[in-house]
Amino acid sequence: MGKSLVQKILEPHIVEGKWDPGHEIAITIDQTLTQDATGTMAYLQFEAMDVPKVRTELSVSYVDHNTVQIGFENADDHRYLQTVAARYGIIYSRAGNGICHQVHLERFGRPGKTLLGSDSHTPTAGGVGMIGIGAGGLDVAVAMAGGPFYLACPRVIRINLHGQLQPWVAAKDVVLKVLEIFTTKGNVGCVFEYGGEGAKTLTVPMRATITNMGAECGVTTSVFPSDDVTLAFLKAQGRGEQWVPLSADEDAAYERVVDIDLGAIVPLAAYPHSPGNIKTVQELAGLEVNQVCLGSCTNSSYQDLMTVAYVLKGKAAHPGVSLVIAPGSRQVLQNITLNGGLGDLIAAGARIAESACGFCIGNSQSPQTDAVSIRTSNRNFLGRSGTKSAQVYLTSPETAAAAVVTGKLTDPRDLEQMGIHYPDIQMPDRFFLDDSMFIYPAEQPQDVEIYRGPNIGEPPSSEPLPETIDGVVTIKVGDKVTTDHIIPAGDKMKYRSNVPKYSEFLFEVVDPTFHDRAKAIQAAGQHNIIVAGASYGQGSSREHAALCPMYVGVKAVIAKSLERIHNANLINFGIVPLTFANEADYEGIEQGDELEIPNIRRVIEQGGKLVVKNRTKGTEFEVVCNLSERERESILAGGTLAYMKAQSA
Ligand code: MIC
Ligand code: SF4
Repeated sequence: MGKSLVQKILEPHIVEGKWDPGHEIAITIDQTLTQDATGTMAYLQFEAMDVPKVRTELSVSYVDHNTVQIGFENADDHRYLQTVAARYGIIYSRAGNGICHQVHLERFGRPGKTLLGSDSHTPTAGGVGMIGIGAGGLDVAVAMAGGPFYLACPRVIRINLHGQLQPWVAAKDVVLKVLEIFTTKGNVGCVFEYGGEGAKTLTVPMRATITNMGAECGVTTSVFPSDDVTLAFLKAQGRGEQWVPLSADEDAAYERVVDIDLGAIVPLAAYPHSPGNIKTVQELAGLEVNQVCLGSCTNSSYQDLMTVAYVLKGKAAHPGVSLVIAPGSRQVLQNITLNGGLGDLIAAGARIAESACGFCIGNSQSPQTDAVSIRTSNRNFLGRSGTKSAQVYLTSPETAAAAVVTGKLTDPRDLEQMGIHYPDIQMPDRFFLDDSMFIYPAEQPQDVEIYRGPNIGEPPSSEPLPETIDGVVTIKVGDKVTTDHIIPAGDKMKYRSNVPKYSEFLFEVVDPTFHDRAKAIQAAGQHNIIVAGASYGQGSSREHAALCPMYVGVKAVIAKSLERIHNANLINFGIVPLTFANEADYEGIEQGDELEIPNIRRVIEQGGKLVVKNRTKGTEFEVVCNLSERERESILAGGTLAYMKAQSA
């Protein structure tokens, strides 16, 4: 039996377990990336591991999320990150150099290698034939220290692309189609492997748009083969020698095979408030638009922005539309500057934002009350834009550009009737390259003094698992609750290195009283318990969605199902992830109910049934705690850091 592309890349990296989908494996990590919002905590944890230098082939620390710098906090964190990088052998990508995933794809992504990143969109690197996986900061810290990364050996889903995209239909529409097919839940433990004749018609940045948003389906990663298209991209980046050909065997077997005809795809949009809510742009056409934001790690490549520049050339943004453009990287910005595209965008009235996450994470450009905002980014969760009442639609740059011209959500194919013809922008043979915003590790690392401003706090430590969990259902939430719901980013993100302060914003968009109620329960000596529906913890990799609940005394989450990265983060911080043995029991619990999980420690240690007693309702129900041997040890110790400390002692 032949091998899939995923198996071919992962198998040589396996250091524990074997290729057996669904079972835990440990893999070596060749490269890591961090971004500033998750990076400060990751490096604090890395420092605690007492390793003189990173043990990966390459580690890069990007500053792209918190670049707004209102107050000293962000700048202090940047300085901390820069000194840590210099000291421990890490490349530092300065604020302004671009969004981690875009820059990593351009300058460091290599076919056949593994990349672990403290950001959920690390699979963007799959566009260049690399296995990129998002994880919590602690897991990335472990990888930097030379430890393996544990994951369920993936179930590989093959997506065969046929034909060719029609004019005005984009890679974004392909991934929105994938989201329509697979939705945002039920894909934990899977990987999307793309192939087929149609894949050859997509450039690497287009492929990266598709692998980027696989994260929204909840898959572990997505990957394209490494072929002539990959070679052309690497050559254009001056890295042709790093190319290796990689593809699946003809007779490889898959968990599931899905065929998509590129030629049949039409412009699509994800409507509020989930990337999985898909309609055709035609169905939504006519909706008045207040804001258009172009950028993010999904759609801000050279080709994306040159296409928009072409559409807007000689035109002015509709008076009702505020147009914001954040080029994905400084490389993109420099290249569209040299080609004149930037001038056309500025002339059209674009507000050029920094090459950073910016609007995508809601730390700037929050739209007006009840606004309709068209964005080329990947997430439209409630409140993520910074305006809770805003209606955010996710589209391709082509559809976004059409809205700029007309002031309404418009099928970009209709631009032809307005005399605007499809530009079919090609990738250049050679990009203008300038790596001067990378700072390379110090030659005398021992001389580097690590800067710690007042915003940097110690990561809080957790307690070993008690014999019995005895507490209160502090909050009961429904299906598809994201980590943005659990702990918001936006203007609160500057407190990432200050856990007590950041914790005040737990569940802010869902129930702002959560923090105070949780602290009161904790002060009364009881545990806090979260009850959730299906697919709890979608979205961002932010470990603060576990770390902050731990800090306020959350000891267990009982959900219908949990998403991969969040589940791992809960274990890392000693919060027991439980699922209902019988989903119907979810209905029998209310917020405020007092629950007891007797002998949970003993059951996790020795096995047996886990029964939850609902003292308020006088009922009982069974829950499941699915842990590998290693996860079991971590949970018992009170989290992964505690476990590692105990081991090294
Ligand atoms: C996101 O897109 O939600 C983020 C902000 O990039 C997060 C990381 C974070 O919360 O810092 C992610 O995708 O993991
Ligand atoms: Fe940044 Fe948005 Fe990409 Fe997250 S999704 S890395 S916030 S651009």
